[in-house]
Parts: sequence; structure tokens; C-alpha cells
Amino acid sequence: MPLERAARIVSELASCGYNADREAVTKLAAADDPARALETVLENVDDDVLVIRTDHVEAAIANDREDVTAGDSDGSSAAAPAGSNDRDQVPDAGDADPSVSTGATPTHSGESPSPSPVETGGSTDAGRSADPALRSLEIANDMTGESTGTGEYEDFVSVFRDRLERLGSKLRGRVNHRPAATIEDMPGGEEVAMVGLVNDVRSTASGHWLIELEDATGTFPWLVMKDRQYADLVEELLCDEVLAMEGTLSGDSGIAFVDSMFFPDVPRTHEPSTADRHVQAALISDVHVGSQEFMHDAWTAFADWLHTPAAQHVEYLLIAGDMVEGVGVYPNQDEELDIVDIYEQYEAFSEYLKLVPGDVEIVMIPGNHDAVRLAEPQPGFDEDIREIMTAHDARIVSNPSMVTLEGVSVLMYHGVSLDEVIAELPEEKASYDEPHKAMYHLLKKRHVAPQFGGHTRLAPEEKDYLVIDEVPDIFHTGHVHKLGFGKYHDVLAINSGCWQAQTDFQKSVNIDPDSGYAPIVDLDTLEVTVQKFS
Ligand code: D5M
Ligand code: FE
Ligand code: ZN
Repeated sequence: MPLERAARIVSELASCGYNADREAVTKLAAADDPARALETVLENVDDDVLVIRTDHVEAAIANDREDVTAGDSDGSSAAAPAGSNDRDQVPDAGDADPSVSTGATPTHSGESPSPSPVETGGSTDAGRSADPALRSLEIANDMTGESTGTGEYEDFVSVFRDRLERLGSKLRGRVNHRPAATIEDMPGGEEVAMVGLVNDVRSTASGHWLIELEDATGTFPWLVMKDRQYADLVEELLCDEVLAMEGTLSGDSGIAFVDSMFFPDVPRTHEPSTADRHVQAALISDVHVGSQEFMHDAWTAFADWLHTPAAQHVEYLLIAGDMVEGVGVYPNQDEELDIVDIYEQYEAFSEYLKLVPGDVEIVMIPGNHDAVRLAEPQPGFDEDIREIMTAHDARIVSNPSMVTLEGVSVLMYHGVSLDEVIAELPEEKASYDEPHKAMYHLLKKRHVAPQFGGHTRLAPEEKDYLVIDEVPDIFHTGHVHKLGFGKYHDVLAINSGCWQAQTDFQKSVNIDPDSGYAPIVDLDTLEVTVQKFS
């Protein structure tokens, strides 16, 4: 079957270290003797070529014809090219075993492969390389190479000052605020408001809530009465988030009773931007190459699918962290490692990335399993690791980063703080089963990791890169290995699943991961379809 043939060609090229244009694959699959054509391409292509293009295939086919007419037809098969011995981290991609390609066809839902041969699409197929000039990809908030923090006390002061300044500016127009130090000198019984960081949340003996707000001048206590409508909001609060409170001072001006609370939030008037043409992005994360649980077959099926006509509009691939399983991330993790060397993990990951068509634009940020500092913001990979992954010319940026694809802004963040949001908030407001709802809270707080000192480690920088300054059109996270998406004030929140089957740890705590799914976003409508590959 031609589709399988195309998929097998991709796998075979990858096993020899090559990526390929979609059109080149189509041409190879359409050749009279694809195996021979492939072999000729591999024999003739220059050593420095990383991506096989149509002209390589055309040259090879022409070359081959000449050879055949010259009577040289040994008929040897190229079904299983050799030369993959130095790449044995990528299991059986080069095998002649058709199982590598079958995954592409039957496993995904709703998009049954066209029964018409791929050849008919041929080189004029309106593939994703039709007009690369229509693409645009911009990156903002990338702090790679910009880290200035040394972890000193002053750095913490400046990062929190910046947070309060920038998030406070979204609130100051909405309340008649006063600095903490001034409030205690105001007459008792007055109306008062303050913008600050949540310093502490405590329940009192009588069941009310005491919230300490801090600004640059000091702290002031605010009391939320248990029977007030805002009592419900108190359980959503995280330490170090920025908000505004409005209320009435007690008689001795020692405390204020909360009447209203304001969050930086996404304005309800927010209107997302969309692309001017039908183009799609695949949003994934948590590949975990190097783990025994990495799902080779699902990934291969996904990559094969990307080469089919059904995926021709997928022109961007965003990967939100945890490319590899890493080393020493959790206690006893080594017992579940398939590849124990971190560099070899990236080498294997790079081979898997080569299965993705060469004309798909890739952006990746690191996660907590990757080989960069654990504290956030995490800079993009260093040179050693970039060099391993040069084949695809991916954009490697920090966690978090704002990526704008044809006018559609996507805030990419790995998602470690989601564990915290889920742990702190009541189940109906944030749970592993509905990870997008946990993301809504980060949007409301306009910060990807508000709470300092818990799960999420923060590296203080001059500026708080974790503030969500501009409202994104799409918010993309991963980390919790659960697939979920939905809209919050018209911002599309997507938490991608993973490419790792359930680990022993996850089994022990009853986490049932969503493995082998690729959510695909239409950038012209912001609609999501989910492709399943496992
Ligand atoms: O995270 C995958 C998910 O599983 C995320 O919600 C954290 C959780 N997880 C996984 N392993 C552990 C251990 N050993 N302790 C605590 N939490 C864990 P990932 O970043 O892929 O490991
Ligand atoms: Fe992960
Ligand atoms: Zn993670």
C-alpha cells in the first residue's frame, strides 16, 4: 500500500540519519522501484546533506535510469539499509519489518487515510512546503543567554518587585489603592484598597480567612468573612500571586474587611488573533526518550502520519518540554532507564525528531527532565545539546516563551506549577483529569508559576519572566501527562499528553497518563482535533 510505502521510506531514511521533504518521499514512493530509487539516493547524496529533497531524488532516479540502460541491474533490495550501527539508540526504525509503518495508518481517529495512492498527490501535492513564504514564527520572552541572577537576596527582591510592578499595573486602574504603610495611618472605618502579593493565607479560629498582602512598603492584613461570596475565592489563592483587595478598615485601622477582590486576569473583551490561511500546529510535550516507557511505536506512527496528506496543513510542531527522560530526576529513576547517558538520550531524541518531515517548523522549550537548570525560567539547551539536534534546525527557546505563529501567539510553558495548583486547589477547580482547568487559574493570576518555594523552583532574575504580560491566544503546557483543553475568556488552554506509558511511580499514585495523543490546532479557527497514535 503506497501510504505504508511512504512511511517505510521515511523510517529507512531516518535510520540512515536523514530527514526528508514530504515531496521527496512522495517521489520516491512513486518510483518504479522505490527500494532501488532509495538505495541510489543514499549512494549518491553528499555526506553533508541532512534533508533529502526532491532534486536529490530526481537526480538519483535519472542516474538510475542511465545505469539500467547501461545494463547494470543487480536488483539488490534497499529494504533494510545498513549503516545504522552507530545509531542503535533508535530501535528498528530501519527494519524491513512493516510493523514500523502500520502504525501510521490505522491508529488515529477520524482521518482515515485516503485510499487514493499517495503518488496521485505527487509532486504537485499542495504539501506544507507549497509556499513557505506564508509562514511566520516569532519568539518573545526567551531568556536564553540573558540570565543575570546569582541567587542572592537582592535578586529575589528585584524579581518580586518586577512581578508586583507589572501585575500591579493591571490592577491599579481598577481600585483606589494605597500603600500598606499608609493604610495603617488612615482613620478607622474608611474605605480602602491595596494592590499586593499574597504573603500568607490563614484560617482563623472562627472560620474566617486572614490574608496578608505585601507591597514595597510593608504588609497589611485583610479579613475575608466566611459568609462572604469571596470566601469561595480564598481557596484559589496561592502564595506570591498578585491581586487587589478593597474593603473597610476596622475601628483601630489594624485590619481591613474585604468587600471585593480583583485578579490581574484575562479581560473578558479579549479577542484572539487567528491565521489568515488554513494552517495547523501540533502541540505536544513529554516525549521522555530514554525511558523504558517511551512509546516508540506511537511516536513513529505520529511521525509517519505527519508525512501523509491528512497532515499536510500541520506546518508547526511545538514541544513543551521533557524531550528526554533525563538522569537522576527522581529517586530510583535509573531502574526505569533505557538509555542511561543524558547525551545519548538526546542523540536518540534527535533521531526520533528526524522522523518528522523536514519542512515542519519545530519550537521546543525544556522541562524538568531536560538537561538545563531545574529552576524557572529555564534557559533553552546549551550548545552541546543543540549540536546533537541540528538536523531539524528547531528553534530552541526558554521555558516559558511566547511563540507567535502567523499572528497567533502561543505561550509555551512546561507546567511544573500545575502539580502545585492541583495540590492546593479543591478538586472541582483543578484536577489531573482536567488539567486545562488548572491552567485557567494561571491565566487568571497572569503568572505561570506564582507560588515560590514549593514544587516549583524559581531562579530569581532581574525581571520576572514568568509573568503573563501579554494575553496569549493559546496557552500550551504539558508535564502532568494528561490531555485536556478548553477556553478561558477566549484563550485556548491546551495541556498535551505524553509519549511515555505509565511508569511504576505513576502506577503507585494512580496517575493514568494520556499517552500517544497529538492535539492539532487550526490556527485559522483555534479549533482542536486530537489524533491518537497508540
Ligand atoms: O511528570 C509527570 C507527572 O507525574 C507530574 O504530574 C509529576 C508526577 N511525577 C512523576 N514522577 C514523580 C515522582 N517520582 N515524584 C513526584 N511526582 C512525580 P514528569 O515531569 O514527567 O516526571
Ligand atoms: Fe513529563
Ligand atoms: Zn515534566
